[in-house]
Amino acid sequence: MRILILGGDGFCGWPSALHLSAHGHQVTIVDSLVRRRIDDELGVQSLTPITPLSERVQAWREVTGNEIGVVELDLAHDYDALTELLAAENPDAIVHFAEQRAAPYSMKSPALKRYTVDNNLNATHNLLAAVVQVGVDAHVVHLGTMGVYGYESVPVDLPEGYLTVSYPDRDGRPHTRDILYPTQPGSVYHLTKSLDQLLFQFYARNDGVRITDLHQGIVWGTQTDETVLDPRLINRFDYDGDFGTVLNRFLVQAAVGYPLTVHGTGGQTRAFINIRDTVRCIRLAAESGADLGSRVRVMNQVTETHRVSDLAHLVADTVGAPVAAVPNPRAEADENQLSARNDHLLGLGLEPTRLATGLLKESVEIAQKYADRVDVSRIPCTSYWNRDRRSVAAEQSR
Ligand code: NAD
Ligand code: USQ
Repeated sequence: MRILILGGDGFCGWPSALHLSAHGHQVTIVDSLVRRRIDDELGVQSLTPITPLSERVQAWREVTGNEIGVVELDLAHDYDALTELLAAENPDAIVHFAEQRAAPYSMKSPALKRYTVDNNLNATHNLLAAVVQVGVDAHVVHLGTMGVYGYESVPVDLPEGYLTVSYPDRDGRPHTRDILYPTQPGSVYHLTKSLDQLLFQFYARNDGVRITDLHQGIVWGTQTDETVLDPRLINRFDYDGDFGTVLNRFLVQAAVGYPLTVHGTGGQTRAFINIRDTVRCIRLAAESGADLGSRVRVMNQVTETHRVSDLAHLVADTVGAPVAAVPNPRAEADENQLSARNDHLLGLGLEPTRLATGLLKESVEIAQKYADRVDVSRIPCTSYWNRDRRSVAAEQSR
């Protein structure tokens, strides 16, 4: 298949591009490289030394003989270039990773709230409008988030995208239909993913665009079977207070002896997936879109759920590190239960990798290997969700 990877220079996009290329697909990466510029703006760097995109694809060519094309383009603003690209490439599938993906970054300032909405919604809408305008018959695979469901403790396993509801019609007879699961985003970033869902629903119904929306949990780990083939292929690993995600942050904190930053009670339960499973899921999704109809296919891309405090103690016990309770900068439930269905991806052949199966050790080793690149002053989360959260944190630090 000819596959475009939008956001293919990022943490999930780069190893997915390699994995699809390794499986015989003809891959082109489309990226504005904005994520690298955000690192410069924040004054942080990936834990792992990532090489420029041109070097990455050259290394892949040298190691495997496979070509990966690269197009530098801002999906949110370079609409004409996007339509020209679609017409020239005529892709069979388009995997869309190209959004601002950090909740803390999206809550840092009014300017970054507006940037996140502008970037994410325009990127997604431009893509859909361009697919229809050019008339390419491409399957669009989007990276959404489990966060669209919100974190209320509900007495059901979260379904995959839709909720079947029943209510009385005018004559009092029960009427049943599937609706998008009521969304409860917990940050401006998560809000953009909730709004993306409506864009997909509209373009699937109105124009017959074949769409899969992957509601992915928190990705942990770094390396995949492909990125380990050469040091120049190494994947990004964020640990800072804006872009670092919880488990990868704990691994780095443990490696440098920084007390693990559990927000509040640590009773928050979240869904997780290892990066090696992410790339497999992307391939399973991209290769299975031929028969999709006017209803968006939603698949929960998760393999397990964990409480934040349990993860902290697991890492602390594995590496030997103290655990700290820090004031939670986020407005979120202190405690929640979470369990989600993932039947679609299991049905396509996903064999979940569990946290317990040894991959944690690989991540610990990477965190320890590059510990000298860590700037500990960038570890704390200093993006507060609202004034109340900011003042509680200020009071507690007095
Ligand atoms: P990332 O920030 O590492 O990568 C995103 C890439 O998209 C970057 O290379 C960036 O330069 C590019 N990009 C952003 N806006 C663009 C634009 N307007 N035009 C062109 N390129 C643009 O993020 P990631 O962790 O790889 O996440 C990829 C996707 O997966 C995101 O949509 C995210 O919401 C979703 N996701 C990530 C996680 C996770 O834990 N990392 C979990 C669930 C879902
Ligand atoms: N947390 C801590 N300590 C930390 C960092 C985070 O306790 O040092 C807590 C947070 O308060 C939150 C939980 O850990 O309760 C998860 O935070 P996170 O930063 O790991 O994840 P999140 O903000 O939800 O975002 C990440 C990705 C995002 C993706 C989402 C999937 O950045 O792109 O969409 O995970 S999900 O969480 O399923 O919505």
